[in-house]
Amino acid sequence: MSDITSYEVADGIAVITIDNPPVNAMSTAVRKGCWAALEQLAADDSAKAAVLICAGRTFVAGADINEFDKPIEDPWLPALVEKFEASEKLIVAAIHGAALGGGLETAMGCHYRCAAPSARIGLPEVNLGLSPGATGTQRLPRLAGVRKALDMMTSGRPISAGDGQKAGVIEKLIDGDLREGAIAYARELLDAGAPIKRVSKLDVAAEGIDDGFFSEYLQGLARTARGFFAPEQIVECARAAVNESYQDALKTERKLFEKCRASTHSQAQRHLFFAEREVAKIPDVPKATPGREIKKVAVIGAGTMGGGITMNFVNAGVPVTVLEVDQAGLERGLGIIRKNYGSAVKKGRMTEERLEQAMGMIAVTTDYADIADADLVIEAVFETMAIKKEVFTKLDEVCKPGAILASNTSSLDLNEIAAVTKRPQDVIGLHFFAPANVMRLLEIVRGEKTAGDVIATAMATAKKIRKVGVLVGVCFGFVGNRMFFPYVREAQLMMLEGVSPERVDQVAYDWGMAMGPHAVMDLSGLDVFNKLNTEWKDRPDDPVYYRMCMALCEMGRYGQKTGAGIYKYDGRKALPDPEVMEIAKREATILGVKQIEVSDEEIIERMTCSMINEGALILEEGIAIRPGDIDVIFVNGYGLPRYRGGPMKYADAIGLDKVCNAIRKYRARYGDLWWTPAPLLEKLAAEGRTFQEWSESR
Ligand code: T1G
Repeated sequence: MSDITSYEVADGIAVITIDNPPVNAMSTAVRKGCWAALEQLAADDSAKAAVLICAGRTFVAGADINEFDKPIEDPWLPALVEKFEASEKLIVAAIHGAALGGGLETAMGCHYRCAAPSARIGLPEVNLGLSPGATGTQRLPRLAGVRKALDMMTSGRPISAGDGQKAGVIEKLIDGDLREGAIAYARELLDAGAPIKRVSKLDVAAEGIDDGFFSEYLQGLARTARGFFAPEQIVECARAAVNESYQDALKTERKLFEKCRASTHSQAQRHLFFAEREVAKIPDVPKATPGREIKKVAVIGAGTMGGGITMNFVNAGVPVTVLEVDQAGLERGLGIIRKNYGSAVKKGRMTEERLEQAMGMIAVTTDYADIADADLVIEAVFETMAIKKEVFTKLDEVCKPGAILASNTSSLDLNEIAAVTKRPQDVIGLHFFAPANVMRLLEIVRGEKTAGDVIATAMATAKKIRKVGVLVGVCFGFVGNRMFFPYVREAQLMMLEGVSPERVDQVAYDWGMAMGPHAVMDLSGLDVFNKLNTEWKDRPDDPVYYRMCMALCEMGRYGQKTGAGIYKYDGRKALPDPEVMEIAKREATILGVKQIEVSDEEIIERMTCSMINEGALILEEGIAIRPGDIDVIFVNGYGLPRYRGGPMKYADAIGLDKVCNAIRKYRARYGDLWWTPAPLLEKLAAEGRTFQEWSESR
């Protein structure tokens, strides 16, 4: 045995223990160790049955994701799962923490499964752009039924051990010591003469599961998993479970798993899996840096953002004091929060009682003295430097030493805000994305003087309120908005060139964006974009830049909130407005912008390459630490599809030489101002490297 897997016998019951921190991933070494343990079990007359259990905090959390891009060494996991099942001695899997992916597949290869009540089980491969590849698509339907299995596999969402027991996947819940309980359970099964239950021999309950069922299921996925490749392959595996023999269906599973594994979608989604963990690693802020304790939070400003920010902390069990200039503002703010919680109650996601409990955690005041003892204060007032400076001057006077003063600014210079205080080391940016209580992304903006423990606290706070915190530097628009502006800039210019907003939005939507750029502008408000552009101090002088946004604002057409913007609105329904293209033609004539034919490919190419180029500049300036950090920002805050991996991963996938050539093509047409290739991009393109290789080589 290795120290990664051990074998011992306790009173006739063998205990096979996997100990491969941090999550007992089913690596090659673990598979070899389990294989050897099964050989030993077969040969060991003193062992009448066996328990498979894991050390540490969880059962096997899956195959080792690090191994997917390397040649897979024997024993392959499917073969190992079959070997567990083929054992002539009864084997019980003992699950704690989470049995996920290959971990649950291994447990289903065992003959019985027991679990701690707090355990979870699932097949989340779809989150990695994969289908289960170690017999899970065939065993789970045999235990839980086809529909339940499909729901688990296509959503990737784990279920509790209790639900697993109800579904027929877990036979017994074990309170107390799992190891002892599992050994006792194995002995109980032996004493009762329980059969060796081989899941592969079970029939698939196919009642009502016909082609109609599968096509209906696929139609549902077209909505919930639009554009993703793996979910459809999972449905075909389930179809094979119903229509083919177990062995033939396993061949289908293997074929479709390999297709998924080789897909650009899975490369992208596996990249994001690691990137979303990498973002927490800050080179000059060691992981051991102690954070400050955040027990009391204050939010300045009870508008839409302030309300959403407040809800994040209340949902995490942290009381909040909301400060506004007057009682009316406070009542309005509380109304927004209550309404948001109310819709969760209507959808059955929250009880009335929990709503009142949450509201009870929110104190309100118009007096700064009431927030003097807050550990963290988040300012969410108007996006105007003068007002922010006023608020921070006041906070500096009132707040206790050591309080962290955060601004929710989406683009303004945090260093300038910090400079009005005597404690710039305690000032940081916490840029939430609307709706703040929904969007997972939190841009954490470090100022020149922000202290390391303040950054560590902000990163820990992000995790506590279930946000994906990404540390960025100070520049106009930080990372997300700074790269989103060029993306929208091209969409705006195309309107002047005669390309309708609805066509650009449709092309972006078909490419995978949650919404097209014009629909996003109307949703956020054209006046917001206009204000950001006026706040951009050293904005290049280009009369064409966002001209349509300005022209529509001059007409009072701010978007959804005024019933008309780039589109006209019937409620929330966007309707193309011919008048807008008339305005575009007029503005184009004034500005001398030619009307041109633009292909769908060019629409995407101009919008993505302008973003990627800005991303390369951001990396060179050190505003983002890694290309993966930029990708995490865009898939969690801007609706970029996870199967594209984010703008920088997408650039790597299409090739930086191709990106560079496209940028040079548009420079020839539009000039240097917006289309000068970033030096880093040119360098990597010339060297045939990717952003990821550059990042890993640093
Ligand atoms: N392989 C390798 N490393 C993994 C891993 C895995 N499966 N899961 C986690 N890690 C690393 C992770 O990168 C991090 O490393 C550390 O463990 C802690 O993770 C054949 C093909 C289990 C719920 O998709 O969902 O089986 O950053 O920060 O928040 O059909 O990890 O410390 O260096 O996330 O407590 C299917 C993926 C695989 C589960 C724990 N399984 N993991 O969450 O810790 S494919 C999954 C998770 C498969 C078979 C198929 C979570 C977690 P580092 P963490 P956590």
